Amino acid sequence: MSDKDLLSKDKNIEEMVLESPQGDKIPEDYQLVYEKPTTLTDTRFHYCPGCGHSTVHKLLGEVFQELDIQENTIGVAPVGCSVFAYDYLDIDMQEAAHGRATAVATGIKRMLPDKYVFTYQGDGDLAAIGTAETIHTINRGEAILIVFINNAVYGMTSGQMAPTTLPGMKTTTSPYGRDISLVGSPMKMCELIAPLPGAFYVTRQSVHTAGNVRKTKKALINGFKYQKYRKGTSFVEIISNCPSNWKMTPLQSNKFIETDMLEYYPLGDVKVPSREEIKELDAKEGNK
Ligand SMILES: Cc1ncc(C[n+]2csc(CCOP(=O)(O)OP(=O)(O)O)c2C)c(N)n1
Ligand code: SF4
Ligand SMILES: [Mg+2]
Repeated sequence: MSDKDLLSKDKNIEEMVLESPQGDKIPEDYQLVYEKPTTLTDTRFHYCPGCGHSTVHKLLGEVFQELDIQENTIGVAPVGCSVFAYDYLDIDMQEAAHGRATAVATGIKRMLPDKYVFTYQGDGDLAAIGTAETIHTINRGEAILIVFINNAVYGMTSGQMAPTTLPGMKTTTSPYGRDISLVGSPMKMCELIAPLPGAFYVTRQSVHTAGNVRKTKKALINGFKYQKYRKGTSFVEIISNCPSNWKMTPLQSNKFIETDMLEYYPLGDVKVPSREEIKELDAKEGNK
């Protein structure tokens, strides 16, 4: 299909949006209850239906808008399914080589300390090829936010086993299920990095239910807000769906998160500053 055909196809799709699914014209008194955040571009996501990356991108867009930090935020995109995050998030972004996002973010934050800096990384990127960068960045307590998307596989390259793949879980490189006697146990990144002195805020959330999506948004807001204290690194792990490589429907993948993923990766805060600490820091910095 030529580019011209594709464009006219797009145009038809846009025209259809003005109609309800039944083909009715949308009435003039239609009340808008939700709008795409202005901090997302108009580029259509390439993610598979039910993919957790889409939900997290939407949340990031909402957070930039609500905190009014669009102009002051710099993101670092990974290699993985979210490699095109820079096409979707309407902020300054830098692409990093596979696994090196936190090293790149370190350089950016040190040169531009007043900017909000975050990395967005999958489990292959952060917990396999980038393990060294991840641990050293947090150990140094770089004042950045690390957003860690744990979908238990290398999504982009067709679902190979990742360090986070569950025991017994079938992937393209563990067709009989992950054998922990051969390849070790899945890495619990939050629990691994929380004891590091540079870790300021460590939490594990998910995006498989509406309630969990709201909690994830709160965690992302904390991760951005805490940067102003310069007290260490914030790490938000998000348990995320990869229906395509899990060979499930989006609904089945939500269920799999509930029954299997969360059993191994319990949700909740792993390391948080106390209320008193936050109060003191706010008073000291003159922050609200
Ligand atoms: C140096 C290097 N090694 C390997 C690859 C191949 N590669 C691309 S993406 C990827 C895994 C990505 O998995 P993950 O970080 O979990 O992201 P997901 O796609 O699951 O979101 C790999 C191994 C690469 N691009 N560069
Ligand atoms: S392969 Fe998995 S992680 Fe990648 S876009 Fe599809 S559902 Fe998302
Ligand atoms: Mg992955």
